[in-house]
Order: sequence, then C-alpha cells, then structure tokens
Amino acid sequence: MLYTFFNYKEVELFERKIDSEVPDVIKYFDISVVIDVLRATSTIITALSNGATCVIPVSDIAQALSLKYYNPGYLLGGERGGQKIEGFDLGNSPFEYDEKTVKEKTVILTTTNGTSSILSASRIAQKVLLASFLNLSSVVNMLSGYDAYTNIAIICAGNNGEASYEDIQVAGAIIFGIVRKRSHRLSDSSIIALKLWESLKRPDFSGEHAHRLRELGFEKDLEFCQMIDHFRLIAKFENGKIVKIG
Ligand code: 3SL
Repeated sequence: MLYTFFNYKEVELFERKIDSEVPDVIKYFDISVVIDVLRATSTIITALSNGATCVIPVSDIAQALSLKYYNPGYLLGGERGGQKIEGFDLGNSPFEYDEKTVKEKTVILTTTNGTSSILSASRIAQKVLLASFLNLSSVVNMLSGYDAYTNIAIICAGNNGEASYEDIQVAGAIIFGIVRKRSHRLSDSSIIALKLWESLKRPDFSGEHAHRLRELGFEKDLEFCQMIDHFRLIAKFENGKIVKIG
C-alpha cells in the first residue's frame, strides 16, 4: 500500500487508530517520506548537500535553545511564521545554509510544520526519508529499487493542520515515479496526489503558503525550491539526526 497523508496531524490520528486496532504493531509502514517543500525539507536537503554533518529536528523553540546551550558549537536554525526566530543563527531559507556557513556543522532546526512532521513519521515507519523537488529522482529510485518496501507512507507536512498544494505536488511526482517502475495499491489520497501531478507535470507554486512567502520577500526561495533534481541526495532521519546517504 502506498498511503499519502495530506498533513502531519493526520499521522497523529492514524497512530491512535493503529494503537486501538492492532496494539502490537509499533511501526506500521516499512518506510515513510516526509515532504515540506516550502521550505523545511528543501532547506535540510540543501544544508546536507552543502556539507552539514547532520540536522537535528526539534518541534519546539525551548528544546532547540536548550540543545544549543549544551552544544554551543551547533548552529541554531528555524522559523515561526516564516521568519527567523529571535536569537537564532539562521532562519529557514535554503540560501542561508550555504557551504561556507554549514560545512562540517551540526544544525539544530525547528520549523512550524516540517520538523514536527519528521518526528511524527518516525513513530509510524521503520525508516524515514526526506523529499522535495530538489532530490525527487533520488527518492523515487530508492523507493522503487527495493522489493522490501511494500508499505510506504508519504507524509506531507501541510500547513498548520491543513493541506498544502505544493507538498501534494511533490507527493504526486514521487508516486508517479514509483508506479512507473513497480505496481502498488494506492490509497485514495495517493490517487488524488498522482492525478494532480499528472495534470500539472511541473511545479505550480501558487498555493496559500507560497503566496505568504512571496509577501515576506522570499521569491528567490520559491524559485529555488521548484528546481527538480538539483541535488542527487537521499536524506534519512535516524537516531534523532538527519544525515545524507549517497
Ligand atoms: O512549516 C514549516 O515547517 C516551514 O517550512 C514553513 S516556512 O516556509 O519556513 O514558512
């Protein structure tokens, strides 16, 4: 089964359902792929590509600050409302995570939806990957190359509990790539994502969150995050850290 969650809050509902129906199943999916194309997963993939040692996702600001306190050499990044958090080293723009800034550094990151989505994914799936348009083909190749992955969750971060038009496009593009190589049973949500991508065939950043980022002056981020296969890289979340493989 290839299942798509339109926002990470749905993952919490799913967790509760699984707990009551099959209490012994701890990690239901073989693998999950988290998408927050605007902008958390695009930023994390850029940071790793530019040589960051790892990214530690945390859900709240207090936790991020305490981690920084005990590890002053780490970089502290994140946003609320799209803007850099006061006292943090970096915001959530991929352009801030250039080689000069992040090479061989550990980054602590907290964002509104993206970092919580990654943490939620790790509760329902044995493996967690990160996806964006920037590393689309790498993710598709990984997911379609292993017979073991029969039960896949695609988790769109969404926007404060609602769907995000741009995340669902990435989900659709991944599903499109996978089903061309291997047949999968698709959930209705996966069919919706697939049909959306088949009708668009290219990124369309005209949703609510894209509009908000434009208003905040992040037009360049939007252009960058639309670049399909700009990086060949797989990012996985394991033992509390996001690292690159390949
Ligand atoms: O919600 C998130 O995690 C962010 O990626 C949102 S923003 O693009 O930085 O506003």
